[in-house]
Amino acid sequence: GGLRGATVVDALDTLYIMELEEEFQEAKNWVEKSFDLNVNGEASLFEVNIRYIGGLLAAYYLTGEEVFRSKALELGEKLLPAFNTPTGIPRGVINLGSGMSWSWGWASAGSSILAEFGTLHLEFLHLSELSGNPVFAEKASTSQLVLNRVEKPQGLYPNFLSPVTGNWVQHHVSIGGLGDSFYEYLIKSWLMSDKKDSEAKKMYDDALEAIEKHLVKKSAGGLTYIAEWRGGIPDHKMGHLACFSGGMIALGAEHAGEERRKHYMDLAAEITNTCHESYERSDTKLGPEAFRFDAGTEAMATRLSERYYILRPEVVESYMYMWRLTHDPKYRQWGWEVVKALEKHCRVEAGFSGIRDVYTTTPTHDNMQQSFFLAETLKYLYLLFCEDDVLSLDDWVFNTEAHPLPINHTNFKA
Ligand code: DMJ
Repeated sequence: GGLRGATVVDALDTLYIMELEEEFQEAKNWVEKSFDLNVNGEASLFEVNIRYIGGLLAAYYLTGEEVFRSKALELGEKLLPAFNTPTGIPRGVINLGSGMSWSWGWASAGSSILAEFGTLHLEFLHLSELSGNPVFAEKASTSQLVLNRVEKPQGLYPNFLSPVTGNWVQHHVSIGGLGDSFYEYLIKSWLMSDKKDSEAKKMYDDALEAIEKHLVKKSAGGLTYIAEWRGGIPDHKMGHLACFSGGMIALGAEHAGEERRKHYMDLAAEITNTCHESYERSDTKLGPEAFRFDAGTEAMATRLSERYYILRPEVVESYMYMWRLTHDPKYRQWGWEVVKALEKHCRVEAGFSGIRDVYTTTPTHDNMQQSFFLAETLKYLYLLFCEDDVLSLDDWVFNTEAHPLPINHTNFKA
């Protein structure tokens, strides 16, 4: 959307954590001298927030360098006009120059997307913390409040909501694309508040209960998966994006009551195992964009259009959480299989590329290295093989783009 350098900003903290000092300096110089925020482009509120603001905030907290703080705040200010709607729920697209905002053309009836407006809390609370300006925290809290109050079909959160009326526009529910990080931010908001944001925790607990009741299924072959839901009818499909949920459920399980803890750890392990199976059953040992459980198929893509892999992190993200929370060595073994597969099938002369078909040993490249490959996939793989005190889960939460933000152990206000 006119902003340049997504890969540079998204990779700052990864470079720092990996002690790639020269590369980090080069990236920092670029942010200081060439990162221009005065662009007249149309940007996604969500992507700017998770990749740029998240990346800058993490770089600031890790290094204390003022340039990262001031750029994050400047960018945060530019996003504020998107919240000028009757409900306070932001629209998805904003022109960073004019401040005009609108909904995605492909979203039903001018609606906003759950995973977009529901994925602001962590970054916006830190923007308020760092600026002393409560406006950011207020905007994020409004979205949480609207979602808390609106009536939910069977306790589930559909993916499309009108920013004008505050009502659901469609009854498509997914823990994968369009829904995913909303659930993640509920439990992480609670953790980041040093367990004081009890509203977020309650919303998370209730949402997970409804998901388990209506969407969690077991295949004939014994694989646990999370289906999607279309107006009450389950669609037996799991997207690669939904594979983050193993890690999320494990993280939440740590803090569930005694009797629920084992139950949720088992569920997290089963889902992570299913996602591993989606990698294991491919010829490249990398997983497809979506896999299905119907017509005799288990954990494999059935459609040509779902066979690609674009260097996504969600499966190794769950391996990292499962390793840290159980220390079962299989998660490191599974992670290492991914490292080998990436080297074999995705490494190209200038970096790494997505592939078009995971079910062939001679895949063609899509000529694209998404910025989340450096921000997330490689960071989570690195952390999987680090000691637990490197970005300890007791002190940091990772935003949905794997940017570490500190838990506020002292004076959480918002
Ligand atoms: C990332 O940008 C984030 O993890 C987001 O929440 C979902 N999709 C991509 C990676 O697949």
